[in-house]
Amino acid sequence: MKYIPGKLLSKVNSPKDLRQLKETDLKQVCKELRQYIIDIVSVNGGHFGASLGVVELTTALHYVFNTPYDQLVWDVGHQAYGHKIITGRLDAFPTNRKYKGISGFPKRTESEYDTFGVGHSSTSISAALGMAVASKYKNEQDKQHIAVIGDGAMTAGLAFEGLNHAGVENSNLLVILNDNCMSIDPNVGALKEYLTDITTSRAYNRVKDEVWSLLGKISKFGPNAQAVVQKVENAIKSALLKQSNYFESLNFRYFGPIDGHDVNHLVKILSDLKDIPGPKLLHCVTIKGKGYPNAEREQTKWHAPGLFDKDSGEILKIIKEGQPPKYQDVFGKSIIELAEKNDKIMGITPAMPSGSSLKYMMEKMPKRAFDVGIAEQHAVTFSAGLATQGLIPFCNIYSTFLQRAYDQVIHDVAIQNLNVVFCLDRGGLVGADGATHHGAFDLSYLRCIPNIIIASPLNEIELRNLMYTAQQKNMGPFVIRYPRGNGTTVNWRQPFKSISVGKGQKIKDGDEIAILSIGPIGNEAIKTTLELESSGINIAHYDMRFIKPLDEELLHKICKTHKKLVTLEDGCLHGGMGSAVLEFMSDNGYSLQVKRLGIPDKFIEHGSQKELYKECGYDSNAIRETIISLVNSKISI
Ligand SMILES: Cc1ncc(C[n+]2csc(CCOP(=O)(O)OP(=O)(O)O)c2C)c(N)n1
Repeated sequence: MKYIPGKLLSKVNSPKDLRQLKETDLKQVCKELRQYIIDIVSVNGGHFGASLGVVELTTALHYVFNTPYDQLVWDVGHQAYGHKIITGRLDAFPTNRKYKGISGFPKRTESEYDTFGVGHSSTSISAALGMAVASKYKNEQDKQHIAVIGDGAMTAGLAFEGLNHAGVENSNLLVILNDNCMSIDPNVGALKEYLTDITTSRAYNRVKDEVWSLLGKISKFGPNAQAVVQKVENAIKSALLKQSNYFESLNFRYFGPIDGHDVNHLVKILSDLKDIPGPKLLHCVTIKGKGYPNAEREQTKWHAPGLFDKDSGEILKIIKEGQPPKYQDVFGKSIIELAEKNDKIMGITPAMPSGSSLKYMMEKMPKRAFDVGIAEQHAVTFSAGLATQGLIPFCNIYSTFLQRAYDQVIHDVAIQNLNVVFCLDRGGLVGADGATHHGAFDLSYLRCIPNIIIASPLNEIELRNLMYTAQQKNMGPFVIRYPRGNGTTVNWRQPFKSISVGKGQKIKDGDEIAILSIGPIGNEAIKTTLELESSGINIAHYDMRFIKPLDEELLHKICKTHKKLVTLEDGCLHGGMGSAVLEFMSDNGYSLQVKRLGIPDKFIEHGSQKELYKECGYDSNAIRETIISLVNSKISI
């Protein structure tokens, strides 16, 4: 079905068109923009509540600032659908997140309005500051730089690092804090409480508006007058907020809180702020999911609800009877079972209680499970601290976000050989979130670290057994990596069994060719080898289970009895399991013919997982073709 945007919105092919409209038209533009997002996301999927929450902000920003000359930087970028629509991608928006369509996040190669590529959080302040300092250096004094960052993203260390630097740079930077009290789940931490204090301080908010209008008048009389007013204003803020303002103590001028849904007021405030030099922060209070009642009410569910009926508000989840569970749920339920038996087990997530399913443990054992905010580095070092005291932290992090905490894994965990269990969710290609979110690199970047055990289960039962194994005795750092989505086993809740560390398993005997797989992608190999067997091609299949330590005994056996090998992994080829096998062969003087299947050396964009496996050459078709061509090839060694 084709969705027709509203009358005003359909005329907006760029922010220039928007700026031609009267200020009084902006409310209607917002209404149409919101409706268009609802129309398309309901049939396409994608992030929802966050974009609805910034419709007014997006419109006001492009109306007031001279984008793309002025640089507008979105944090995370999951809220930038309105921005995409206004900046020339109205017609392309129905292809959002689809294979070969536009990306669900801002992307520099997609539009000159996308000033900085995103997907991971908390980069906006540093990036916008870099742009601001560059403009100062190039003498582009009139250029504005705006970072829009959520209260969730503000909890990360990186955001603080950006503020800390910006406070001494005196460059032209406006940080807009989009405060909706939500991350994906409710936001957490002391900063969140501080922001709530400001927002709810009646006395402060009453005086603030008067000071603001005074400032507006006096700023026209030059810098001295402005400095006097600023001092008065600071004193009022300090007195009324009972403490010095956090942002002002970092040399930012703090403005707000203001209603982030009043587009005309936003236009006025942003226009005023344009004339105030130096680093400033505007605190906007918004409602995640604004304008779609269900999304306002159940904000976590509607962060990225999948497809839904926009009229009834029903989320169209196709749950088939007897469907195998999601890996994340197997983790979330199994950790409770284990923790009930072992009081040393703790659960940690950096801002993904729902996404990781640690929320079940947080509900049941609130003293033993922590959401630490969008703070992967802290999550890892906090886990390391727990481990020094003899506890066994299960630190659950999406594979792609662990990239943030690489040094913490090495310096804080591995060197000290601490017993931290890393449950890496979303390992491998994740689909529509695209290049920023694929868990492509973990096996490679972890494999080179001494002391670490790295495993990936073939199915849900193996995931449980690996979790059980990891908490048994002092194992040191133990990584269990599993993918997004559902597994393959309906009766997954089997009694726990210990798995021998560094031992693979034979799935199937066969001659001449062996396929070695790691992780659930091995199920594709199981299907393919069975199919080929019925056509008379007999292939051995081994599930390596551990990429570190490698099962060398098994590899010796395989290399002695086969001439050709296929390795299969849902991870990047460079440095992955196939590379580990080649290293083993080289170290031990084996010279089999090897074909490696996995993610090639490029960034893979968005699409369905199926489409992307095909593109990368390891869907079941590609596995079959690889095997057949290897069977038919002459050995040229
Ligand atoms: C480094 C990193 N960790 C986790 C995430 C997953 N994530 C995406 S959006 C989001 C919540 C962001 O909250 P906030 O900045 O307040 O924006 P809102 O969705 O509330 O508008 C999280 C945790 C991420 N994108 N990047």
